Amino acid sequence: MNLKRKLLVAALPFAFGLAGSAHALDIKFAEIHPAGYPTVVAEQNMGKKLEAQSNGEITFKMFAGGVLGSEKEVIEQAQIGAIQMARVSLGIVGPVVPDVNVFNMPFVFRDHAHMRKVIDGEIGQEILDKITNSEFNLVALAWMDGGTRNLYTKEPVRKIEDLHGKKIRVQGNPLFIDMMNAMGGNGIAMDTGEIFSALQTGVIDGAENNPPTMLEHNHFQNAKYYTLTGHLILPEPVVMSKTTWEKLTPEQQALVKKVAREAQMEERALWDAKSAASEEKLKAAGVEFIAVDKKPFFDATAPVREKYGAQYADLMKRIADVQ
Ligand code: BDP
Repeated sequence: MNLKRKLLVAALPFAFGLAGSAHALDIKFAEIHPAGYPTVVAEQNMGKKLEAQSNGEITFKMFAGGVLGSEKEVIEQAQIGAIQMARVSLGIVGPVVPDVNVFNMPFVFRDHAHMRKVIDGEIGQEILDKITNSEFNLVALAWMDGGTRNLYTKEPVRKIEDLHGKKIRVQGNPLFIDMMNAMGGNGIAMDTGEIFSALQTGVIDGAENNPPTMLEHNHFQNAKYYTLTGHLILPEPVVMSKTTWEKLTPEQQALVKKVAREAQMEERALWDAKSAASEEKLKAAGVEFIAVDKKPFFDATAPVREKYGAQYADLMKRIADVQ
């Protein structure tokens, strides 16, 4: 073989690589939260690892701040492979994959630490698998931590009766409407991006979420009372479009799983710091944190756990047994 030919042959793999080898893949990642939010930071770090550890076969680009649409829209886009990866609240997955609603039930976890134990263990994996094995063309890889959700309102809620008739935004999942109505409020579903102006214009009297979301989405500007009901502790799956997943080699699939799981653990530390800092900032901005007896809220939502949980009684027992 003459020299020229040798050089040509040696250059061939690179030429193919540039033209896009069978496994080169560009990941667009969708996030509703803004830059700097714990989930966003952990996912970006995951993306860097994916790029480095796939030797450049995978590229990763974060689209934070909801620029690719609401979580419902993002899920639909991921289902058809137009978006490759996303992190969404489990709340929004419930209407699509009802089996996940067992985690979406009010007071199903004793506390935040209990939720973490459950998602780290076999039950957490089972629920991820429910998403993956559903007909919805998604692969669920890991869990992000979204803390504990409490009520925030324009007028203070110091006892359950104060919630009576108040229009409270919930995520688009019938379970949450039932939950809010059971607590005496009037549950109204809307996308995350609509909450700010709905609070401002008085379309709603309040919403419910964790401190970082209340802060970073500016909801605190029009809702100054934060009542610590702790009614929901929703973990947040990181999903990949199955269309994308099936284009990966087994090695690449293993890599994606590994770095997603690492992101699960990394986000948790970021979450704790952000949550504490958000509480301080909210208080400094004049938000009153109201400690409340949770029992009336727990009791009022018993029919919701009954309605949505009866078919998962065994699973709920296993969740309760996790110490
Ligand atoms: C936040 C979740 C986010 C949801 C949002 C909501 O992190 O995924 O979109 O709540 O309630 O806590 O819409």
